[in-house]
Amino acid sequence: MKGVIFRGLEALVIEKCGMAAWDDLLEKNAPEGRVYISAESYPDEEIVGLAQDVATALSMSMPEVLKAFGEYLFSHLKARHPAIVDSFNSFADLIISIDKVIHVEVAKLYHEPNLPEIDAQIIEDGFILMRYNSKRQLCMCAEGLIFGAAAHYGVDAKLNHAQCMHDGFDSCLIEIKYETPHG
Ligand code: MNH
Ligand code: ZN
Repeated sequence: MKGVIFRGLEALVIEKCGMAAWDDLLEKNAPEGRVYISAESYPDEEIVGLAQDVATALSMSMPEVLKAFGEYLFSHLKARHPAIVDSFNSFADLIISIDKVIHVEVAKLYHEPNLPEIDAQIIEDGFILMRYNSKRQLCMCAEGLIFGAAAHYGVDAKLNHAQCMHDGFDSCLIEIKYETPHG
């Protein structure tokens, strides 16, 4: 996992729990003296361990933490890559472009990133069907990112995780119902 993702978790933990809490988490889950550099890669187990300890500290479940983190992560990625996010005119436009545009740009900017396979199709106005597949099985993080994107466009989104890799399916199926407020 790229350092940029760890930096997002670091910013979230420091904002919610303070610097001392983050230092404790790091000490427990990373080699001594660990500093996350956005463009570099670190073991996936490290972010899983950190997220698990955040869950314990806040009495949240792991899926809840990954979802909250994903939502926060969208703003973090937007701040780091504003041109990519600004190139989409709407929530739906961004969502259907994750695999073929956003992550293609990411693969040009980062050396050998580990990205999920995401296929998102507009079934009808207000309804997108997303298929998610990744060895890392971070589908709850994907849910959070979708909510982060919805917030960015002022869209109200409701998700239904119709099938999940964590239940043995070969990919997750996320139904996205969204409504753009009239104004
Ligand atoms: Mn994207 C990793 C989904 C928007 C850049 N992204 C991930 C992962 C998920 C994901 C899930 C975790 C890896 C995995 O599951 O195997 N990403 C999304 C979704 C949206 C999204 C659902 C929008 C909604 N991602 C974006 C945007 C950017 C971005 C916007 C940047 C402009 N994503 C990344 C980077 C990684 C990543 C960078 C980390 C890759 C790595 O660690 O090697
Ligand atoms: Zn899932």
